[in-house]
Amino acid sequence: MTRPRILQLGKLLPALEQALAIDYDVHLLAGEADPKAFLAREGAGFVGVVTNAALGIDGATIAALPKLKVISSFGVGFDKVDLPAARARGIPVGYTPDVLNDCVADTAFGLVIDAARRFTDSDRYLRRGDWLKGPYPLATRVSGKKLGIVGLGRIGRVIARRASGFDMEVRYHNRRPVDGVDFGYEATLAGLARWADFLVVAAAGGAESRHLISREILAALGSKGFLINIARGTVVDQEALIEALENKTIAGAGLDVYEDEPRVPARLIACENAVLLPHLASGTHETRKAMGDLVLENLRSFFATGQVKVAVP
Ligand code: 8YV
Repeated sequence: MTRPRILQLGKLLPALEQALAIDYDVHLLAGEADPKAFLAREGAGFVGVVTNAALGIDGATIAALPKLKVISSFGVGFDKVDLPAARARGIPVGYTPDVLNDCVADTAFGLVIDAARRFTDSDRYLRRGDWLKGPYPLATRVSGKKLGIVGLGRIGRVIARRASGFDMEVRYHNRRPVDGVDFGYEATLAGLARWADFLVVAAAGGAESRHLISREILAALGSKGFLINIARGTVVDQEALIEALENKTIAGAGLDVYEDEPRVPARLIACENAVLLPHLASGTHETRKAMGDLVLENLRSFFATGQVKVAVP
């Protein structure tokens, strides 16, 4: 029996690539010198696509694959997948939510603690030999403080759960209050920012949430407030954030995501009141394996039943 032909848009974990190669005839588009010419020549041969949250898939690529029946994406974010184009052709899109909630929430808390207690900065201080000249300056307490969550979805809820271990009060802002949740609801984002000591962004990316964290919201967070972003760089007006960090109109930031990854502006890198991680929140062996397994299960399920196991909503 011939194996279904799958187009893999970018590199994946070696173990996932090996597992894919057992059941499918996989071709790596990123390995092509001229991907457009390749698609024009061979696009009609593929029935499936495997991509990831960072790459997604655009409408032109979907159009260049006339026999495409299924898309399986590695990641929970689908802001880079052209869903209308997939839907117009009835192509189901599988993704990998939930299995990464814990690691992303752990990273959010790591950033809360690091931004406030300045562990990364104090590590640099010790390595520079500055401790020999005197003690590291005092930092900001985390326990008992107020944590505001922007977007109380699957990941936001796990972050909120973590907060109870730090005796923090939690409030959140969503377009609407979430049913069955005890945390305080702030009807406006500015209200949440004014209230919070730590404003944690856990909202989905995409056009609707673009620059939700604006200059005004950063002003509302104020000079004692910290911004944490483990969601998507596009949710924050990065230029306004850099200005706020430079002028100390907010106390600090902890970021895992940026507007134009993997490029991070030199001005942001120069801000010592920011902790900057290279988009690693889900990056543990355990979680990436679970995400890879779900990529495989989505494909397997589609070829067995016509439906992916976990489809984007
Ligand atoms: C991905 C992510 O691992 O899941 C997401 O949406 O942003 C990360 O967990 C990363 O983007 C690789 O695709």
